[in-house]
Amino acid sequence: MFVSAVFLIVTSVLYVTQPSMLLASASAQGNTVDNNNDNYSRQMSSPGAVTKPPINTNTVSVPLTAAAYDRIKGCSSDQHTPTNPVTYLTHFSCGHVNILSNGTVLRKFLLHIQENVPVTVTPDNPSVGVNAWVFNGTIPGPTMRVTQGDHVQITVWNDPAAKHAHSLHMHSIHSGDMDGMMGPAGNIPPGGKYTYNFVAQPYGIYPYHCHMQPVESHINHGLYGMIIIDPSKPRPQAKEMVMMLNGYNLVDFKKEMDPVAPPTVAQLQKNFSDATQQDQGDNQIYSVNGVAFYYRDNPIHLVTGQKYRIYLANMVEFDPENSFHMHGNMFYYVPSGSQLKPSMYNDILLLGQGDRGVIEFNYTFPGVFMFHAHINRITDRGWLGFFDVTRPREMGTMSSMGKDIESLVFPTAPEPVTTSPTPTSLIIGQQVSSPKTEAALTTTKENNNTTTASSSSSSSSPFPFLQ
Ligand SMILES: [Cu+2]
Repeated sequence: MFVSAVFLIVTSVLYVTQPSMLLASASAQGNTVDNNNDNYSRQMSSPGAVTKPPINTNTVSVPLTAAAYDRIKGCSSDQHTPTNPVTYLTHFSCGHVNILSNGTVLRKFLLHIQENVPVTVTPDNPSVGVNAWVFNGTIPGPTMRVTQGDHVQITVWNDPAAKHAHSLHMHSIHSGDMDGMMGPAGNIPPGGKYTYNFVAQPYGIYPYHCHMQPVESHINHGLYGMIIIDPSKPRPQAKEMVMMLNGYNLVDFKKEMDPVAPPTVAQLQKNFSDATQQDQGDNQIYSVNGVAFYYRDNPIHLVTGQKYRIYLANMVEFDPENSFHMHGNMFYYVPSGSQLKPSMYNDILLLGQGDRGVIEFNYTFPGVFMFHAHINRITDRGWLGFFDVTRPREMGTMSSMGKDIESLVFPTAPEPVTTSPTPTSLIIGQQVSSPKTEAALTTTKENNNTTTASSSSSSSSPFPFLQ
């Protein structure tokens, strides 16, 4: 009880210091929203309305322990099992938690960097893969989730088998020696490790990524993810998803094999092949959550009247901008997630490199609705998906092949899934001695919070708290 009380005092003090920081980050993009208007304050209580949909701004008023808050967030204690597009959508790694004697919440994370990890990035069979550089085995890396005021320790371990030095650069407010640019934090050699310490502030949505030169190549190879710093008081209740927009420049991968030639037509698949030949300065494949076209082939099942929240980030390199467009609906948007209330109401969102924020919406009408980049070249190369929206208790029209967000937002114990190698995939990038370790991304499982087997590694973690 004492510990909880101290925690609450600490987080409350931090909370009241927040508004001055929030004012500076408001965006004028799209239609602006009056945070005090009635529409916004009433939302979600009248899901049948066709007018500008409301959003419930009620917040939890009772004090929360860190454990109780983590349960609301849908936190997973599992932070090292690689995710796939099914699990990544709702997988929040909240670290190993310790409550210090002064009440501070300490969260420890481990990010294990590996190179030359085969990762499948298209759904076709044979599919296209890349020899990725990854945090904890997958592209994107895990979504880390903490609360404002928490003390965060992220240990980054660069695998001894790596050929390059790497680093962890986080956005948010922290000291220079934790920025992943200078000193030992900015250059972790193969076999080395470094622990980044900082107090999580301010609340918002932040990308993290390696910042070693050339940065665009280190990011293109897969070294990025999202960290969510939640406000001290929970955001209004909603079912939550993470969407990371990314791309793959195969020419950049290919450079490590041949500094001149891009991938040949014969090496690439279908519509990606000619794109690679024509455009060497941008990406040939785009996706949301790592695999092109994944949610086109596996629509996300939603229900009408339910409030949803998407933590969205754009980590596409080589293209100066990306976008998010939702069909049959409008959404509220909080730039960088650094406010509780939105400043924009629109159905298209333009995102520069590294930009991110929070989307909130509900659906009034059932139907199958596309969400995608409103930049057709990017859509055609993989960044699109579908929401299969039904009324509550109805079967989705496409849900037999889809994923049900309803069953994922409060996940139960994950089930291990045995994956099979996919030796027919084409791997772009470094020479591969054997394709047997094809990543588990090709495995899907309907309506379940599944996990997949880890990519193989000859090294064992030096951090017993994560075993
Ligand atoms: Cu790197």
